[in-house]
Amino acid sequence: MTLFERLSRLAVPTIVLVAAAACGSPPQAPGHVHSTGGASTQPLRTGEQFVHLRMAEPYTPGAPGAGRDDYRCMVIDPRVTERVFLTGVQFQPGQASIAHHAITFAVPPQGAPAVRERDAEAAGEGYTCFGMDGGDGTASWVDTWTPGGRETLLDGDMGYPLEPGSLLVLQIHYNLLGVRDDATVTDRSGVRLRQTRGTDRTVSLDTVPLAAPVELPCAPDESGPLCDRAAAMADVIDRFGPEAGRRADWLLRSCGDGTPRPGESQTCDTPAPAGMTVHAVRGHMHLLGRSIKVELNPGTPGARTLLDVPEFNFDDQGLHVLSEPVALRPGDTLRTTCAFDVGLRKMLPQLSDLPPRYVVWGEGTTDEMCAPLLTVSGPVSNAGVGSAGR
Ligand SMILES: [Cu+2]
Repeated sequence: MTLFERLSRLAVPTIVLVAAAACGSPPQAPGHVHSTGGASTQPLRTGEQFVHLRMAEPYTPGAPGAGRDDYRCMVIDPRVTERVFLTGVQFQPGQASIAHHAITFAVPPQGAPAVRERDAEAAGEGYTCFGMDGGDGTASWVDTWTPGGRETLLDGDMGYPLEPGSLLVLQIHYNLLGVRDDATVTDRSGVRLRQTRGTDRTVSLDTVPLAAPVELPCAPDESGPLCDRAAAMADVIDRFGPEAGRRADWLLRSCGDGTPRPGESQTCDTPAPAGMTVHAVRGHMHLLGRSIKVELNPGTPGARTLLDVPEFNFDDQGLHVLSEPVALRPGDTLRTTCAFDVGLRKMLPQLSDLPPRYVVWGEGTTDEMCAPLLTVSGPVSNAGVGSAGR
C-alpha cells in the first residue's frame, strides 16, 4: 500500500483530507525552528540522543534500461524496544556523488510485514520504488534530504513516534549521470536519528496527505496512443493494479463531479474532517511538477496560505515550517492547487525517450502526484475521524 491508499482508506466519504492516526497529548505550541547545515550539527536538547543506523548491506545502483536514475527503498530496522520519538533526521549518504535525494519514512508495526515482504521479494538490498511509494499505506513521511541537506527541527516537545516493531524506509534516488558505464559504485548510506524517549506529554506528530487530481494532456505537438486518457488509465492499471490505477477517477469524484478537466493546473477543495494543529507543510509532485500551493479558507477574512512553492523542484521537497502553528477546525476548507509543465518531458533525461502520454495520478516516474503533506499533531475526534481527543 502507499500513502495515498492510506488517504483513500481513511477518507470519510466525498472528502479527500484524512486525519491520520491518533495522536496522544494535546498539541503544545512550538516556537521557532532551528536548521543546521550538514556540516554543523544542532546540539542535542534535553532528553535527546543520536542513533546512527546504516543499510544492512551495500547496494550497487543500476538504472533500468537507458535511464540514469535508480529509485530504491532501503529497509532499516531501528530495533527500538520501547516507544521513542523522532525529533530530527539526518540522512547520511554513503556515496555523495550519486545521492540525489532521500526520503525517510517511518513505518509503524502494522505496516512492517508488507515492507519486509517487498524487501524480500527484490534481489539485492532494498527494492525499487518511486515518489510517495516509500512504504506501505501506514508509513509517515518524516524527512526529505537533498545534497547539503539540513536537519529541520521543530521547537517543542513533539516528534514522530516509533513503536517497537517499527521500520524505517530510506528511499534513495541515485543519479548515475556522472558514472561511467564500466564503473561500479556501491553505496551504503545511513541515517542519524535524533530521538527521545519522551514523556506522557510529548506530542505525537503525524503526516496528513492532501491531494488534487492530475489530468495533464499531451502537448499540442505530441501524439501517440497514450495521449488518450482511457489508454493512459489502462496503462496505469496495468502497471499498478486496478485499485491503484483508479485513483485518478476517485480523485475526480472526491474533488468535483467526476469529470476530468484536462489542464496544466488542478485544484481541490477539501473540508477538514477534524481539528488538528498544522506545524509544517511540504509539497510532493513528480518530475513535471511546476508549483504547489495550499490555502486555508480561501476567499474568507481568515484566509491563510499554508504552503506556496512557486518553483517546485522534485529534488528539493523540503519542509516548510509555519511561522506559528495553525489550528484547523472541522469543516475548514483546504484548497490544494498544483500546476504541471508538460514541456518538461522533452527536457528531462528520465522522460525524454519515453512515448508522450496523458498523465494521471500514479506511482511511477512517468505518472504524477499533487500531494501536499501536512505535519500535524492532535487530530481532535469531534468529527469522527481519528481517535485521540483532548
Ligand atoms: Cu509520488
